[in-house]
Amino acid sequence: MLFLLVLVSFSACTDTLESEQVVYDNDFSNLDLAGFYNARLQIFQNDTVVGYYHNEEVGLTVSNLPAHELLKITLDILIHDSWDGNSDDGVGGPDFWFFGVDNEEVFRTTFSNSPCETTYCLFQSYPDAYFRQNLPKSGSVDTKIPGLCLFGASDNYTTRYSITKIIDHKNFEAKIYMNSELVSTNSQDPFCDESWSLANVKVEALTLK
Ligand SMILES: [Ca+2]
Ligand SMILES: [Ca+2]
Repeated sequence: MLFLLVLVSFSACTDTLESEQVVYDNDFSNLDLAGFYNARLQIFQNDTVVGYYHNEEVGLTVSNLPAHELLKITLDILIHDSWDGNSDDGVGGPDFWFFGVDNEEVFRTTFSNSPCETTYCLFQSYPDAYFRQNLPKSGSVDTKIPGLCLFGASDNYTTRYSITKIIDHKNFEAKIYMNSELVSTNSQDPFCDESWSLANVKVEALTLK
């Protein structure tokens, strides 16, 4: 909520961007997990990523930030296998993914990798926050990636998203956490049924004039 207020005030007053400095950018190609907790590297489709996770928090602390008023955080994530989006049957969904900064949630949404027919469709909230009814894979940057486990042999069962949020932030340190709340009571092996990985984290410090 704080985040929304800041954006409103940001656009309503005359403040303009003075500087934008990349303070952290990690695609894990150099195997660097400094500052992370609960992170594990894996190779997926010839790319080094952090994952995979099923209802398990992972995060990092970015320290020594320069003076700033806003942080721009970009998270590239991979949504693997059978995510059910907004499905509210309590058996397969809803399947939430969310992240926050300094113990305050910034963004919560759902993703769907499920087929969508005219008669039956498991919608997802992304690119909006929960709850919106968008088509599966809306707002994605790549859909032509095989699944990881349950649908490891099937094309188009990993979907990549690049999520960017700007938040009000002034501290010299930021703890970014990510997690999911996946419902897969219909599966013997939830980790294999649906999971996610982190492919890139970028943090930019913004100042206003
Ligand atoms: Ca599922
Ligand atoms: Ca599910």
